[in-house]
Amino acid sequence: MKKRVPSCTLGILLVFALSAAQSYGGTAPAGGGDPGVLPADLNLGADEFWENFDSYVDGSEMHGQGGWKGWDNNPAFGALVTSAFSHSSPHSVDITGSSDLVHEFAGFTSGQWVLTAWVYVPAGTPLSYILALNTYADGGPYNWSTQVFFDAMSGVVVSDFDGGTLPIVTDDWVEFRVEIDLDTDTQVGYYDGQQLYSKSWTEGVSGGGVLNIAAIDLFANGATSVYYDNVSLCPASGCLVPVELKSISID
Ligand SMILES: [Ca+2]
Repeated sequence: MKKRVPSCTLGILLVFALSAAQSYGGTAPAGGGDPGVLPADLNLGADEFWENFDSYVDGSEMHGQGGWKGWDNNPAFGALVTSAFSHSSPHSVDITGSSDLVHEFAGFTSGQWVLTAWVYVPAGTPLSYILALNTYADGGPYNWSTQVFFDAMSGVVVSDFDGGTLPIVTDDWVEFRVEIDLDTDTQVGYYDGQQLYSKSWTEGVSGGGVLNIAAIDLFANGATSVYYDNVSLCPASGCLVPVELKSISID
């Protein structure tokens, strides 16, 4: 899978990232000691989040790792690392059954950001959700900006409650991306490179929200497995550290 940044930029990034990694103990930052969060002393990408699930133990519980947790910090809503499918090798996270996996963000209250998650929906999977909130705390309050479900039984991806619908792609990795402008209070959602919806951030789902990117939520809704990988929240100008650093190919 090719990165979407120019290869010349990639080369610079790779040299920079790898040299930075060498000064950080010789291991490329693939989640690091605090997986999913860049080591602060790298001073690289301090305002971005990325997660490729690759540094965790296969089969381990994501609740309590890398800043992830079950909804309301309840381990019953966690999810397991899996090697069954991956967008970046070797792992993704398996959102199934009671999974309702949350990662909170802090400090995203202005500017332009891109929230990305790669999703693999097996054919025949019932409704399963990806959501983003402008307000989240364990036990509440909550306020949702983005609510999209994958319905492989009906063959559609649907954005609640704005009428956005696209055909679903099953048994393959697909990019889901939300371009968020907190300065203009807008968000545009894309699925497989096609626009799914365009609407307000603060009025996106719940209504009456705030200009803040508070959390992402991967919610199984009782459905069978849907897999997520390479989740990131980066400036609109792009991630400083490519989330797929370990699987980049350069022409
Ligand atoms: Ca991965």
